[in-house]
Amino acid sequence: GLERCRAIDLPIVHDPRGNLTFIESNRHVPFDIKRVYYLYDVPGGAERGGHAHKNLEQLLIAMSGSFDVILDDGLAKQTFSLNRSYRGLYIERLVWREIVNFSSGAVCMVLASDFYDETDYYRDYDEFIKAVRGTVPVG
Ligand code: T46
Repeated sequence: GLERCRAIDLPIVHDPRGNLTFIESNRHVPFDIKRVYYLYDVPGGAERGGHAHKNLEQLLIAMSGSFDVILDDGLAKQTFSLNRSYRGLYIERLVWREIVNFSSGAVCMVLASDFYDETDYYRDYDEFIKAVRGTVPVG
């Protein structure tokens, strides 16, 4: 659920030559990293996400620019604003996510616990709610 989703501050090696951040599987993220992908060249006003995962866990990082992530576990919603390259948002399984308000030049890097698998997605909100609540939403 939502209570396990959180911002994770990653290590920063400060240096007059520029800062360095690193991420190690099962140390800074609570899973084995099996895939990395990123969203970039997002046009103004575009929204991404609009789905939940049956098993996948992910860490989202704003490598550049900013965006907002709206999380929904079927019981509550919470919005996180990401705008630092040393801070990740950990998203647990069975959490609906929408990514909105991309700034120009924003890059969203995602570390994922598994390979891409379309059968791991809930892309229909009612189907997701039915899975987490055992009932369909009213109205
Ligand atoms: C998520 C948010 C943050 C692949 O072929 N391989 C991949 O690893 C991914 C992520 C996607 N795709 C294909 C599947 C679709 O045909 O790329 C197309 C666009 O994927 P989607 O509409 O799922 O993109 P987003 O940005 O809405 O969602 C993605 C991830 O799918 C999702 O897990 O949490 O980014």
